[in-house]
Amino acid sequence: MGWNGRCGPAHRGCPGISTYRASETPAKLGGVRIDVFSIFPESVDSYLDTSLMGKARLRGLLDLRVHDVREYATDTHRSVDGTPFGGGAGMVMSPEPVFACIEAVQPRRPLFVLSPAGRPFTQDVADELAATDGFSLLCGRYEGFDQRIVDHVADGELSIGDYVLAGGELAACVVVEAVGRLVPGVLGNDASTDDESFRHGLLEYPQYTRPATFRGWEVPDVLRSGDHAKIGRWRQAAALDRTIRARPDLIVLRGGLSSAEEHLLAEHGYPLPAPENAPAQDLP
Ligand code: JCQ
Repeated sequence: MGWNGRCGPAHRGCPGISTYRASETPAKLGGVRIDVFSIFPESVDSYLDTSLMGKARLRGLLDLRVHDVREYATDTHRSVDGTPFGGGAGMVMSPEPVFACIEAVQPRRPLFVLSPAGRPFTQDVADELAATDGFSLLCGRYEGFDQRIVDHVADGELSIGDYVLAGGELAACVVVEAVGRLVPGVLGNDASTDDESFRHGLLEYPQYTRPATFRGWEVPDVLRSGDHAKIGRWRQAAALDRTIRARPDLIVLRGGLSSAEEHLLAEHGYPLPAPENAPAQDLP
């Protein structure tokens, strides 16, 4: 993809590189605007210029603008970090270039910091964000941000999981891709996100394609039967079985198995969950 939505003062007026001022927001094409702030803008831009997100950007469905925080550093070394007050290892991202960059861009709100300390980013959060006309993400490097960034320029924090990355860039790409694919028109016409993993609090059922026999392993007969009601019941049972095995926590979250679901599992030859994992039973 040749298009580059990266913006900053150093790029203003450069031929071939598209730049924006906040007041020059292109007409909304049913698209979502996402501003990403980073000191490694190329890493975010290059990943999100590829594949489905790259196409969505070219088609104007996703108005993704990646901003280089370092362009707003004012000292001769263009520094964006400092040693922590109170001592300790590592560096902390400085408030000045971050505030300057965000204030110059006037990004869509809410603006989230990517951080292990944030609200867990789930499919429900992706759905919420996809229904807005935009939001923004701030990526940190080093050991974290000066707390005044979190307290006074961000609106909240998002976490993509309980582990620590070297920076927020990869987490920002995760959020943009999970939200971007939900924007109307981004997926193909007949693609639907209705029955994918997490939509009903369950993992997705197993899928198969040709050949019907591969190295002696067969596709379940029911999927070749043409009986769509039967296929639907098998898929529901298989999704339940997969979730019970891999993610019993999701079964507990949705309040355990109903007796209809227990019947469905038994009918398809799947075992019931072990009693110690079994959710509380309904009263007789
Ligand atoms: C995001 N899950 C993990 C790393 C400190 C702002 O403070 C920090 C941010 C990062 C980058 O984000 C993550 C992350 N979700 O590591 C350290």
